[in-house]
Amino acid sequence: MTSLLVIVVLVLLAIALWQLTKIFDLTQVGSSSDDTQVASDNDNNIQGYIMFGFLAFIYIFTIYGLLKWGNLALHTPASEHGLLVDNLMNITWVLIFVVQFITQGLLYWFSFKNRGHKDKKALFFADSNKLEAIWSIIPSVVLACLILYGLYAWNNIMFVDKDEDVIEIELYAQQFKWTARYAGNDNVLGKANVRLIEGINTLGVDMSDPNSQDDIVVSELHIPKGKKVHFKMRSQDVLHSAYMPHFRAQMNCVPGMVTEFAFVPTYTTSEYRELPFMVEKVSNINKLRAEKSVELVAKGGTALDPYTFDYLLLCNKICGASHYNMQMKVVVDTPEDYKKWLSEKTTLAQDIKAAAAAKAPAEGPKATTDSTAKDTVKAVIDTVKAAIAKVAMK
Ligand SMILES: [Cu+2]
Repeated sequence: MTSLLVIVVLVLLAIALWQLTKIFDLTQVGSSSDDTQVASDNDNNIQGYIMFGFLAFIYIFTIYGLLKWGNLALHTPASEHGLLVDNLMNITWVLIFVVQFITQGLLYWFSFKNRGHKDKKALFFADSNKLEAIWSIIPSVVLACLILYGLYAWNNIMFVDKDEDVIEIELYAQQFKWTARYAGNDNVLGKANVRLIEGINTLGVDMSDPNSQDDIVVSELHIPKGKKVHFKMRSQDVLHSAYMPHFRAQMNCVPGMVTEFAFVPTYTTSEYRELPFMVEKVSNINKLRAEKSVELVAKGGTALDPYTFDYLLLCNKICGASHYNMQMKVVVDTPEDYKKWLSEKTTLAQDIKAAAAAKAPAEGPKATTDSTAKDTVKAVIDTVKAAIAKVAMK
């Protein structure tokens, strides 16, 4: 509502200014001032200086933005390939920054230098091969280098050696939650299909497949440090995107197909929490939270909990109303802790069996009631039959 009011006020202000200039123009009618529509030298000078002012604004705002918000960008990558991604990103940023700094400067400098003047005439020439060559070849070479380096990085990141010892995990996306499935002892994920979704088998795992028997389904992702994890993504409903920013990993989850991504985590969750930049970041967040809590408590609300860092798996496609809330905690353990955590989990086959067993006793008494009722009816029928037979014999 406040924003609407601000917009209305701004529009009214603009209309008022426009009307004021019209009144001002009317007061000038008949005076000797130059009211020609052709720009004078004075007008051109003003435009030239405004151009320079705009250039200064762009430069100052860029530098201010870098200093003020530069620290909000992601810091140390927590995966092996993350360094490669960051390198590619940094090279691209530096290149864009330098090129824009120079070209913006030249654009506004030439606009100022060649501003209109009564005695100046524009130079006409049809074409310049030298200029065409310079502005075609330089960007082509720079872009080709950047693309080649990008392809090299992409191939390095996406390549998974079939013989490599990796951990297979499925990430299952649905509106609006993530579920993970571990391949179990055989390290092969059982087949799955959304048509097989039934009861607690919410991922549609094909339980007739021998590879499914040791699969483990969980709602919190644990992965070991220093070991390659191979993720296979599926989606139940719409397009989602598995995004793990600290690991520099992102892959679309597309209904009807399996997409993949693999990486090696390099810091356990507790190691990452101890990194100096993270300690500082968390203490800043908690300082802000403490200030906010004082405000909330004063208004009769409850104080905010202190923040602790955790790796997250987020959805990076706007997939519906609760998209913002579609996330799963990711814990990077030491290999020993990971093994221990996984060994404590039950398999999906066990869960399905337990669910069926829990259902059976519930159906048990019902069956007994049914049979008791049947027995009673049978007894009544028998008695009636016997009575009829007795009457008939008489
Ligand atoms: Cu989503």
